[in-house]
Amino acid sequence: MFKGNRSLTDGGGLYLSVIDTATVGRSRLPGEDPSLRAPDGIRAITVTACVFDSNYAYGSAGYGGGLCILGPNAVTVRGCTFGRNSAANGGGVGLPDGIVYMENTIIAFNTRGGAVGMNAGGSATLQYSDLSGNTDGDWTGSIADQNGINGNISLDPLLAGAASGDYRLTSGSPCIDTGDPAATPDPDGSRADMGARFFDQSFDLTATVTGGVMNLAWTSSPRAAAYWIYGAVNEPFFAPGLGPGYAHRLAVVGSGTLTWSSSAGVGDPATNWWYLVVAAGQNGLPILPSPRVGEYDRAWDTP
Ligand SMILES: [Ca+2]
Ligand SMILES: [Ca+2]
Repeated sequence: MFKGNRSLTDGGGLYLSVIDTATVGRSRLPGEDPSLRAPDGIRAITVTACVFDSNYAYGSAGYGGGLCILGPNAVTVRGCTFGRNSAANGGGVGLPDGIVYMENTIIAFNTRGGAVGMNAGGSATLQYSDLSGNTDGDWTGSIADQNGINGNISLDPLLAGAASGDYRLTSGSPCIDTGDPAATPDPDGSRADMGARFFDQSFDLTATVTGGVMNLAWTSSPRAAAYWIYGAVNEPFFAPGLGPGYAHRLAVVGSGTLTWSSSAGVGDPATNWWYLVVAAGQNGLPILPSPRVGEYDRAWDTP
């Protein structure tokens, strides 16, 4: 996290002069150094999963309250959140003459200079990103025509605490599962969210057998509108994916139902069922699967 840093000119949070290679990510931050600048010889920088909060470029014509980029080589910003930053040009990101590719990123509620500010030599290409609520504008200037295409939106990200710097997403956020579908999934297995703080939708599935009936029970997934019960007989789910990869959809139940039962195969060692539950969203598309359970590996077929 880059928080509460000050610069007298450009780049309140992070200033990248791009000539060589570096990676800035959650596990590699060199600390909250207000003078953090990439050393000479830096290029092909990727900034991943970072929060830029309340940074301030003081310069009267300064660029980039959160992040300032200049130089001839592109910087990639992926899965970051910029909030409460301030600069004359680009409260979130400023480009005096730099090049940036941004994806899965939220730039919201920065307090001066708009979301992205650039000089004539600057270039910004965005996809699957949300620019919203920034003082002095969101999709402005040369990026105005990117709003509404390539997954880009301008909607309130419904942060847990935009005013207090709590950049977690809340359950109604339009930034959940709307990152690049080709990006690495979130740790819960769902499609990538926008921003640095993913919204956890994981849920758990357990199985018990009572009186010859197998009972599935699962915890709720916070955005599920329905649950799909999948089963496969005599074969585990190898490398499960979402959707038609599951051979047998046995039932669909509403989000208020968290159990399902079957006696199929119980007590029969030759017929063994595996199950999992898929949480599905309001749009009727799968969100993520539960862990898998099976009667085969529970010795329930043993008299
Ligand atoms: Ca997600
Ligand atoms: Ca069985």
